[in-house]
Amino acid sequence: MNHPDDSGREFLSSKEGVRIAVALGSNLGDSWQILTDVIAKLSAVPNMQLTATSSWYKTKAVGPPQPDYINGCIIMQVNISPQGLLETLLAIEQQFGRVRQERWGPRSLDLDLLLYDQVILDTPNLQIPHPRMRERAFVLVPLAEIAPDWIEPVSGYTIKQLVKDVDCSDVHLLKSN
Ligand code: PH2
Ligand code: MG
Ligand code: MG
Repeated sequence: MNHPDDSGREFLSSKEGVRIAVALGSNLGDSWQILTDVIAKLSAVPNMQLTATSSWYKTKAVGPPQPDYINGCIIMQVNISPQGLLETLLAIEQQFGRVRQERWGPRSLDLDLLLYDQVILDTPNLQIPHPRMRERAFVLVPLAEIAPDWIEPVSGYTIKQLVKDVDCSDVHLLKSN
């Protein structure tokens, strides 16, 4: 695959790869099964190595009325560019039956690339860090468990600092990890 505007390219030569954070969410279908299977699927992708999985949380939906979500986050070490990762994540969403309908509507699987080391990227189809992660308790609570000291490069704040500033009352621990 060719990724013409690949920033993050400079990291790809390093042997150990780049640390990335991904948010997972589901509120349609057998969410439990989907999220378990997707972790296995992601671990099996070449050049991607799972290094941490958060607990799972039941969270109230942000956006139009819809069922509660199960949310969690993972950390991976990868040797894939940001654009390459986006394509990989979208392909996996489709394999798990994701149909794109209304914005912020219910979905069988949502995989959002949150952080790519300290890279800041602003392209039409991909923004890193994820532009809404700073205000989303359903992202920050699980991420703070596995990456409390990671600095979100736009704000300059760590994840554990960011999580202090959001209302976490709609995020409930479902299954510890
Ligand atoms: N994802 C959305 C919109 N709203 N709400 C919760 N609780 N969890 C999500 O993952 C979520 C959401 C769009 O991606
Ligand atoms: Mg999302
Ligand atoms: Mg998404």
